[in-house]
Amino acid sequence: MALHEINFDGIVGPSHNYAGLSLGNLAATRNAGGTSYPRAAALQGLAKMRANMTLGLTQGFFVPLPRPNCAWLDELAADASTNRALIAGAWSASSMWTANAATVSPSPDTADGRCHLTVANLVTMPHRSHEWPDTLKQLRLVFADAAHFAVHPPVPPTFGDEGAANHMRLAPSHHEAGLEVFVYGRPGGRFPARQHEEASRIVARRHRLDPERVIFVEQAPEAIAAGAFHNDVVAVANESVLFTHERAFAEPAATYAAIAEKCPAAQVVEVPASAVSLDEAIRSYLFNAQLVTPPDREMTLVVPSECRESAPVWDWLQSMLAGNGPIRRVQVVDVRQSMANGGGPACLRLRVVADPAAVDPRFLLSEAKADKMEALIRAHWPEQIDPGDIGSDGLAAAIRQARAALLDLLEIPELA
Ligand code: SUG
Repeated sequence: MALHEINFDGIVGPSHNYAGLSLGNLAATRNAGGTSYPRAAALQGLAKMRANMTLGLTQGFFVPLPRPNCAWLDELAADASTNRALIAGAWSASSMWTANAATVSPSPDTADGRCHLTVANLVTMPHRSHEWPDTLKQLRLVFADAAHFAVHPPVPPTFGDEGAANHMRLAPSHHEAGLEVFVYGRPGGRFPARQHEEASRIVARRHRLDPERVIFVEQAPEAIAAGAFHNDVVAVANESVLFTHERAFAEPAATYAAIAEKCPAAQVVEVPASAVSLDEAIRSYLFNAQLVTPPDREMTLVVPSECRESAPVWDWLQSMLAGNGPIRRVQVVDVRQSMANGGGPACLRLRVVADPAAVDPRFLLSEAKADKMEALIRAHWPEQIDPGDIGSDGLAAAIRQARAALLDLLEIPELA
């Protein structure tokens, strides 16, 4: 069995829009009410997937969820037609950020040798709280092979769970047993703490992880208050490397010590606030990068183009490359449409270490499939959505039709 890291990117849905629904997500709040460009957004996402395939990485995808979700809207309130935030919530394309789809523990870490996935309940934000039933349905299709995968329902809704965005794995290499690091926030600050400690503990137990190879780490309240609504806005891990901002964790020294004890191979690459302030890190999304190991083993940081436009961030990256650190390459991608809603390269992907042969092949990308998808997106995705368009019957029909055409192309009638 050949275990690989597979990145499952969310295809940006045809209803992509800027409704300002996520308190504490500064980019989304700043861009509320702006005009969105769903076609450009989906093409940017596809270009990122292609760039990663060019690096030699295995690429998968999840399809957009059915939107608008009128059943959800109807259930909430009879007068929902007058509540703009609820309507926008029903239309949101937020499932594109698949780092929030589930938490994943690959087979080398689990007692039964299967890869475990728990779909995230996303209860903190109303517009994301109705993603999980359709996400669960999709995960059960993609990872249907019960000899290799166990797909779990969400943890009870009292405890907010936002999936892999608050979970990191450190291991000498992907296919070896690793240390799983669960990062949670404490409520009571300026902005909501979206990941609850108890949710992380429930996930770790049901994934049958060895308690000796799990740690639970508190996110710095200062980081949440500065706009790091998920830990993956200020830290990312890949194999033995943790790339993190100095102010990501409530107790950085204790966190690094615990990691060193439980995963001796781990190396911490810490960016000091004196070089890149917390605000600049959050503005540029330096840490919401994909940190990947291509077949040539040159560890690569895939950063959003906003990093190149930030002098302190770009200078820091150049000095990192000039040094002798474990991250050997930086690649820039344009995902501006997603970034304007607070979703960088890392938000757009869910990492699953598994044998690609065990995954439903309809959800794996090839160049030929990407060509076909690109043509379909150009033909069917709305070019732009103005805030006043949300709720219109004509646009709803176009969005449904676009998704139906994609499912048809990919031959996935189960999700229609
Ligand atoms: O949940 N934005 C998303 C961004 C998610 C980013 N994911 C990770 N960090 N892994 C969120 O806040 C904005 C939608 C709007 O306002 O229209 C939104 O949902």
